[in-house]
Amino acid sequence: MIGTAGHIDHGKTTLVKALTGTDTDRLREEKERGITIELGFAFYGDRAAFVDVPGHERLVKTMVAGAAAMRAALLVIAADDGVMPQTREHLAVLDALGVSRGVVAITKADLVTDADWIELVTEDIRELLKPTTLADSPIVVTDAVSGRGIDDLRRELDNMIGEFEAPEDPGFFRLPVDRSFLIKGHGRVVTGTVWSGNAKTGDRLTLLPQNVEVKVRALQAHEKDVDVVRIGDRAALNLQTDVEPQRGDLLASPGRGIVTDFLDAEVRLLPGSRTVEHRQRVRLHLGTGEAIGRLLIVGADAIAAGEKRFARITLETPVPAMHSDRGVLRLYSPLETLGGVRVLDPDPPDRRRTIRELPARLQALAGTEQDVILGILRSRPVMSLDELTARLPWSESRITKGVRRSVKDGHLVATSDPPEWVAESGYWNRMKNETVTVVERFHKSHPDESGLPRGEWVAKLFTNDPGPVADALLAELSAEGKIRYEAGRLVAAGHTTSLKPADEKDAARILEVLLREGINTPLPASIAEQLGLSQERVRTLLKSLKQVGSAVILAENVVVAKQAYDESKERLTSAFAGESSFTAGEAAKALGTTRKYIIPLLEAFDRDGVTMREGDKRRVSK
Ligand SMILES: Nc1nc2c(ncn2[C@@H]2O[C@H](COP(=O)(O)OP(=O)(O)OP(=O)(O)O)[C@@H](O)[C@H]2O)c(=O)[nH]1
Ligand SMILES: [Mg+2]
Repeated sequence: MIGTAGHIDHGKTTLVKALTGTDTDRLREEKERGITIELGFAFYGDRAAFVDVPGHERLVKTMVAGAAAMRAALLVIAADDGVMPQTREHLAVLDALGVSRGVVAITKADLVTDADWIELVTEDIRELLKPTTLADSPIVVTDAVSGRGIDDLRRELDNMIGEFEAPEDPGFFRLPVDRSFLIKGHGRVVTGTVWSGNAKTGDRLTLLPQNVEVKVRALQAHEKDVDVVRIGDRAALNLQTDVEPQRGDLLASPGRGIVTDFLDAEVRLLPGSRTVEHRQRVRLHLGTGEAIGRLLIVGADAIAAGEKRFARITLETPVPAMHSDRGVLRLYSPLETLGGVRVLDPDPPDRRRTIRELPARLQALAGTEQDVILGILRSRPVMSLDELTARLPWSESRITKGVRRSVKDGHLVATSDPPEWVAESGYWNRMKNETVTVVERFHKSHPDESGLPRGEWVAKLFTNDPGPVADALLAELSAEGKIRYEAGRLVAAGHTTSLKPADEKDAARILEVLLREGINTPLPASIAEQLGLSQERVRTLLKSLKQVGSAVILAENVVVAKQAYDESKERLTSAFAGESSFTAGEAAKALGTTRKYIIPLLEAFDRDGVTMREGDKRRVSK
């Protein structure tokens, strides 16, 4: 897609018509006023197309939306007028978006009789282009009246097109919507230029920022019905959708792109721009959309003309974004183009500009692929691969490869291969150490408990549900012998669940008393009396017996030997297995005990799933 650019009335639309035969000014208002208002499209051979933009100073917003599709530019400058304000502004937009291929056409040469004048204009243009991405673009002198230069221009354009390499396609679909309308009998149609990937009939796509699923009913590429549209195609998609898409929305493969109202970016101001202050109100153009917001400058209070700095941008309306997305920054008021932005982090989890580690993080996000992955993990130390993929504009295999390399280099830990969850190594090691500390502390404060319940550990250490990362962390700590994970609890490696040597003798005597009485267990007070121990000591040792699994505490004063508990379970289930139900009285009789013991025992059986309570009665669980 080649985009026109240039000041109003300089002959952009006329030139596109001379090259393609298509008049892109189709609207009645355009014809009446003799100016372009909306984006127009014209096909140029079978490899390229023009998007013709308006030159009017009030319609720069439309020009910027059109520029979202451009890979190359046709910069148009009238010989009689020379370089004018929107010549500069459109060039600034192209420069900000990184459009680096182009051809310049000097139009209306018929209106200038003085050949030196054209020389002067050409010189001006060379100067103008020098600091931009379009420096050294060929300049062709034309006039639409006599047709002068049109063939030369065609030759330059063909050269440029011939040199285009197929863009690297990351494989996922993205299309910024530039038009959306209804066609009788077909329904909703949106148009745009495919940024990447392809879409087929029947595909489900996500419309952003609404985040709703839409279905592709039918497709056109370059105005012909097709089954698939590909990267670079001028496409129309007939959609099945519950919401009304509009210019500025983005169609994307599910799971790709973030909807955000706060992002980190690299901002580069144009050489001729005004100085931008911290908290300056700006307009951010991403894709075909525009959002109003404020610029929070990182590490400075202003950005001067020509300077490049990191900034955080807070927006009044959410926009879809990914790492590396390029945008245009304009002043809120008066309307003027300030420069370009490149998205670094589409949705940083923190919002202050003075965070100490922020400059280093942003530096990483502006670096190599590896650095970018680590930069994202730096502020969100645990992520699923899906969450990471939503933010990165690369193919899935490239992301997996990058993550694997970081794992190999020791910067990341992945829970599996292929990776599904990743954690930053520093964070991973901190969590491991903290887990050991927390478990040891728990043992000290809860000597009666066998270990720290998993749920409590998760709540203590993690802000969000860490998913399988928590399991992987436990597995690694277990493998290293630092903790044990037993019956849903974390137990410190040094922590024993056996009796202390000093307690062994008395505990054994207590257990003997318990076993002697079977289920009709004596009260702790009576045990203490029988054995000549203090009641407190007996209670402590009963808890220790429970901890090592030799006793079961049924109620405050009712402790039975584990053996007696298991035997009663056997007897009860065999006695009532065939019965539809039994009462507590019947159970007491079968086990040779009284109400005092049978009620807490049956309640314990209910809890253990041995029996099921139904009103006053119970039955044996299947
Ligand atoms: N004499 C002369 N007139 C031209 C030439 N090219 C365009 N024009 C006239 O200039 C006027 C503006 O041309 P357009 O092609 O509409 O200009 P534009 O750049 O598309 O204008 P906007 O889209 O509104 O920015 C029209 O009246 C054209 O006929 C040329 O080479 N010579
Ligand atoms: Mg025009």
